Amino acid sequence: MMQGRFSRWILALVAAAPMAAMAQVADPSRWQLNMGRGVTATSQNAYEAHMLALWICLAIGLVVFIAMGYAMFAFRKSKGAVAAKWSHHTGLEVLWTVIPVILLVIMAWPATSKLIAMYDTRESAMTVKVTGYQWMWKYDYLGEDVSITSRLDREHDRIRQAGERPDPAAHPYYLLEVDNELVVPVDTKIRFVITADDVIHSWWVPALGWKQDAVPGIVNEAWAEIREPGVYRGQCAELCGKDHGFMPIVVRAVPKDEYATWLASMKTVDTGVPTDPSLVPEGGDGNAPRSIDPDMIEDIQQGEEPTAPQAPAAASADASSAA
Ligand SMILES: [Cu+2]
Repeated sequence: MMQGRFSRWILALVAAAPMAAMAQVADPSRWQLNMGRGVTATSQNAYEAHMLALWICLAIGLVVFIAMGYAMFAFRKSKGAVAAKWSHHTGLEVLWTVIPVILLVIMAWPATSKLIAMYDTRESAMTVKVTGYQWMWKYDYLGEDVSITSRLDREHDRIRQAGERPDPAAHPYYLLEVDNELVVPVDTKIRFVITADDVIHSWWVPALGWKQDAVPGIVNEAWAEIREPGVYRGQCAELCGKDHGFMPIVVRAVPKDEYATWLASMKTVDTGVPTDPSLVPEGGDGNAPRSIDPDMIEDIQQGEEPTAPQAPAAASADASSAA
């Protein structure tokens, strides 16, 4: 019996090994209790502010509970304790007002400077405009004449709509994979301008350390300078309709030269199909429409397969995977 359980454990470990190998930096780990550090200065700042507040709370909790425990045990009724009769103690009142104020200042001072840094989008090297749609994202690389739309991976969409059970080995990032990833360079200050076309969405990639609402008619700003190459995943974080849970975000941060090659490949032809297929980042089919056609948005909103006139290959590939 013990042996059977032991071999089951070994089997589970062996089966989990390829999954662990596939895990990306900044992915949450099993039983992770604390927040992640992320891969930007903003996320590191958030982590530090969080840890400071956490340790202060822990210290307060310890002091309060130890004092309570001691009072309840040492001055219990069975030992003949009688409650003291006093209602006012100026010294104590000053103390329990001054100490929290000092603690709040200790926390607010660094938090404020971090918040100011978080909203300082000056001196950014490039700008990406993010537009939320029901239910996908559009990314415009401003000044580069490159636009991509990013939708839930077609196979994942088919599995969920068919009500099938996804195979975790084949789809380790089930519902967190897109057709066209947002490719960005590392070690580059990227300014994001974020808006929406229909309802309020929210663009959220936890590893970047921020979440920004995408509101129709309003342009919000944020920035990120990603330190490590990798794939960072997120989701829409504002309830935006029936498919709110199915508009994931995938950011692929690559070295600067790789990004330059990718950007050049995206500019080459009007159809949006790169000339060299090997340049297409993994996961993307390279057939992103160059611009959003209003009819296409309407098709997607009505649950139909979009007809993208500028990207015929993408439309036919979609049709075959959805069939
Ligand atoms: Cu949304």
